[in-house]
Amino acid sequence: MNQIRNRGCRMKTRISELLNIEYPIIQGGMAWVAEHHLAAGVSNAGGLGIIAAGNAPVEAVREEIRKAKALTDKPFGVNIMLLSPYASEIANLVVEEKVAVVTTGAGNPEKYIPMWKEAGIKVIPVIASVALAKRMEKHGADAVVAEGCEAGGHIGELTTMALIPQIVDAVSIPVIAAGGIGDGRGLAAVFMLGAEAGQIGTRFVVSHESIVHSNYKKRLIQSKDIDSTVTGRSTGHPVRSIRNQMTRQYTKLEQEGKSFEELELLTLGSLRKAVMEGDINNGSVMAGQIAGLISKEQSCKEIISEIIEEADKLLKIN
Ligand code: TUI
Repeated sequence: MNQIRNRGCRMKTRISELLNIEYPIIQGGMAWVAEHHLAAGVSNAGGLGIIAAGNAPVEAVREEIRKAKALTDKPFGVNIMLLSPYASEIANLVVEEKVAVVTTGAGNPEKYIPMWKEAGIKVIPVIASVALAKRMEKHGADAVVAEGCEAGGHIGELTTMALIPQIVDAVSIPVIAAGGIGDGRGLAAVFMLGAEAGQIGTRFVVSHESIVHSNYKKRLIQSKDIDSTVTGRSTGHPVRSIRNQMTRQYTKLEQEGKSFEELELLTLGSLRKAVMEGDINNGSVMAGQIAGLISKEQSCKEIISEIIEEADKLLKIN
């Protein structure tokens, strides 16, 4: 009994200490998907849940934060997608709402870091290169999420396997690995690379707490190893999603030389279409390469317990 109770404690790292969480697992900040139900579900299960601001306006995000506070007394975070037109307003909102943790994606958040640190917020930029990781450390980030291109959504160039050890060697702050982690083997593997936690996105999309349309969940459960593709490389904003009518259309427009703004509009509108309406043919079904591993829908608690138990065994720390 004692051993079981202590099991989580043995996976304590600088990240679990920093974030005051039981297990070294944080949930990816996925636009449209990561709203209050999912964030609270992950936090209540002992990880760090995250609300994704995506392209939502400030009042919609405030409402999500308040609803999450009503569902959990555990810490949770907000992810700010820096390409959003509302990014700077949301940067202020997290201070007003006294959010515990901020993660950022798709850009460089350094101009906001002093304000967040002043407010006592833990700052964890998502990065995909050594140069940006070092810069974030210099500007006072508490940790970084290093995201390999196995991840879904907006991605960098390097794989998780190549990226993590290079980031770990380059910075002293703790590193959270992301991209391609879907089970305990993945979490154990990134620990071996020097990471102190894993960020998991795609597997939580297929959780009971996730509000994505059932067509989206089914598509991920059915997907095979090679079903995702990357669009937008030509614009410098590559995005990984499940190959479908929409990715073919995007590629066509890309080849016709359409502007970044036009293409971006197509992707963002399409994400809502897939997540909320379940249109998995014309919508953007963002997902990581690990989708092929996911075989069923589970609760956040089941997902986290299963991953921790398996990683624990592999790391032989019982
Ligand atoms: O941000 C993500 N993933 C996302 S955001 C998103 S919403 C969206 N939808 C359509 C098009 C664009 C965005 C969907 N998925 N992951 C974190 C991440 N950030 N991965 C890679 C990066 C990154 C890349 C380059 C961070 C910084 C960077 O360079 C910034 C600079 O200025 O040097």
